[in-house]
Amino acid sequence: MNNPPANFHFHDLQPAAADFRADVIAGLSRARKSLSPKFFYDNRGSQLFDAITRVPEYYPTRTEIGLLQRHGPEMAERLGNDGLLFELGSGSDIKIRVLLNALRPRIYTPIDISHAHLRQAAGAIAEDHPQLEVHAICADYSRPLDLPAALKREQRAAFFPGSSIGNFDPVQARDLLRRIAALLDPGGSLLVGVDLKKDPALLHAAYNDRAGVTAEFNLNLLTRINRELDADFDLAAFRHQAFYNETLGRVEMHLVAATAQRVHINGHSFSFQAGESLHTENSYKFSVEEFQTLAAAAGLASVGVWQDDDALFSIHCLRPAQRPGGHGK
Ligand code: AVI
Repeated sequence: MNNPPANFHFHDLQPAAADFRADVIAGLSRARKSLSPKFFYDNRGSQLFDAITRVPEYYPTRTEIGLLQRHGPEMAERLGNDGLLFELGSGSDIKIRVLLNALRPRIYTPIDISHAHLRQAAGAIAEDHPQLEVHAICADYSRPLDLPAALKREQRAAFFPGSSIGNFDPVQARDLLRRIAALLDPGGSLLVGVDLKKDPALLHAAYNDRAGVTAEFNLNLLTRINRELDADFDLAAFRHQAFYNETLGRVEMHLVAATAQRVHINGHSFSFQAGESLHTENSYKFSVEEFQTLAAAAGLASVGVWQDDDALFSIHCLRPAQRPGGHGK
């Protein structure tokens, strides 16, 4: 975007590069190597995720968009706020466009870790909605966030689509929901997309698409580490693996070393045995009741839930539960 429109504001609270280096070195030093899925989203990773949302096997995005199109006005009514709308992890902009049309807030605040992707997507929304103030925040929303002062005065509702909540372990997910609850004002609600438990064969297909886009997305993490941390991962020596772990109710993604090898990162050296995995993502799946229980543990009560006819995906509307004698906060 050469000339950002006057209604577009960008707040850069992006984590420092040193955080990425420290997290990668800590993750590869564990007995079971693992990295946070938030590191997938460099510019290329965000483009690859967009491509995943278009492969035929990946049902969540199109199903969630269908729910928003069908029930948008009712969802907007339950959200009950036309002041400020946050969006956490602003992914496909089709979803927010549907919701903005139904809700018509005064301010839209997308929060995302992927700098260039956020700037481009939020800038396009600002251009197309000249009446809307767009305050984009580039930040890691999995960490506590201090809002720019100008935004604190507004009535606030939130939108957390895509089942990104499923990429957090249950305790982290509860803590994140608590922090989102704290961002809402007493009348404000949260609309959150949640992927449902289903036939494992459908899950397997969704994370092992035939075109290999998910595999490329997974492997791009190594490309990013090579580029940004001066590392020497041999991409041809790792393969994508994704499967449903029924006991834990989650799809797991891994990068598995084909042969024994050593990798160097910024002066550190890590060995991989043949067949050893680097665990890159969990994607938890929920029943409606399981998610409502998680939300309740975060102090959020259900005020609505919608799901498609095939019970693939759900959208929940949640509101800070009333404290005895309190005002809903
Ligand atoms: C962003 N997140 C909800 C996606 C998911 O389904 O867990 C990321 C993804 N990983 C592989 N495919 C899509």
